[in-house]
Amino acid sequence: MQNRIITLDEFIIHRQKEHPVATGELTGLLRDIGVAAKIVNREVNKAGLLNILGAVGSENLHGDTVQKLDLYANEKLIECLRNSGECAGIASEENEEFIPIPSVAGKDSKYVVVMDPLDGSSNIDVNVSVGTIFGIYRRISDPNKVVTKEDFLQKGTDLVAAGYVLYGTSTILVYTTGKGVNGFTLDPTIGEFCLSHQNIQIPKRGNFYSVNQGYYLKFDVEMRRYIDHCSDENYGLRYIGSMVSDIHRILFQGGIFLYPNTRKYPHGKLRLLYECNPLGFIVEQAGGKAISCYLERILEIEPKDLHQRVTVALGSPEMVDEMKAFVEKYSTIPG
Ligand code: P6P
Repeated sequence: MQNRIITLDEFIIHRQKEHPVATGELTGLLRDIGVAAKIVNREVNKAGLLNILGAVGSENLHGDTVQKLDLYANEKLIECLRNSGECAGIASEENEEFIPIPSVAGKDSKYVVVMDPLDGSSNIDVNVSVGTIFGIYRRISDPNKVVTKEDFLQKGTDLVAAGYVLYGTSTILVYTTGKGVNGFTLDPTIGEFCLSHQNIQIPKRGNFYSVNQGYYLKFDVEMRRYIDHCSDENYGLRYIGSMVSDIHRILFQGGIFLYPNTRKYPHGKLRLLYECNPLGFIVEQAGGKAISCYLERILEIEPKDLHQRVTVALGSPEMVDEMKAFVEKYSTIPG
């Protein structure tokens, strides 16, 4: 018998019933993000037809100016969140400052959203998968006033929910509210995200490591020793250059993703707020680990800036533990 289709909306509402204190705001917010993802998906899928749509800045057949997809995604997500009435503010990779959102019909919103609207967007021009990453916090400032920066500079351990949308061979939305990780694949024939991967559990180890090997000589010695170990163990190297794609593969096949410090990025390249914290929360909820290359738990790092960069190692627990052992053995950094 064919399994019954469970849509994202149905799943979220069902799960809300498991939280007696839930009053539906988070449910509404997650559903609104799902709607925005469908809108972005439509444009991302067309992006490959750039020569039909016209280059960025030109006018398309409708007379609209063709936008860079990451700016388009940013605008659509902000629009959906602004109209949702459940979001009091947004911190986006695309915006230097956070965006306060006035209450809708006088309703005070409880939540703020951090997001990378289209991570890895440089890959779009060569048809490589890209992704949207989001995290949701309860606001902690005075609910009767506009949100402040402190609402966004919360540790990853304070995340209420986190997720990503991967626009790949199929479009999948993966999220957690702290009670496991579930994946929903977009069925374009009905325009719904349908439950396709329930209670995702990351393998304890995998056969791949994921790092930009081109920077090998610029990594600290402990990182180079660990990467040598991966080669000695005959692990394969899989690095797509799109973090959501690499993490999605690791959730299912196991493995470890590394972005250590380099001369160009002495504090690492990836952002704490809207890349490493949401993806670290998901990996931990799936049974994996997420630490910095200085062995701090990513979710415990106290954010100091909206666009703060961190080094990161995340994935299968046994492989992250191995990497940790190499850092402890070879690191020249005191303490
Ligand atoms: P590099 C994409 O630009 C991104 O932010 C992540 O999605 C990806 O993992 C990383 O940067 C790739 O960086 O330096 O290896 O090209």
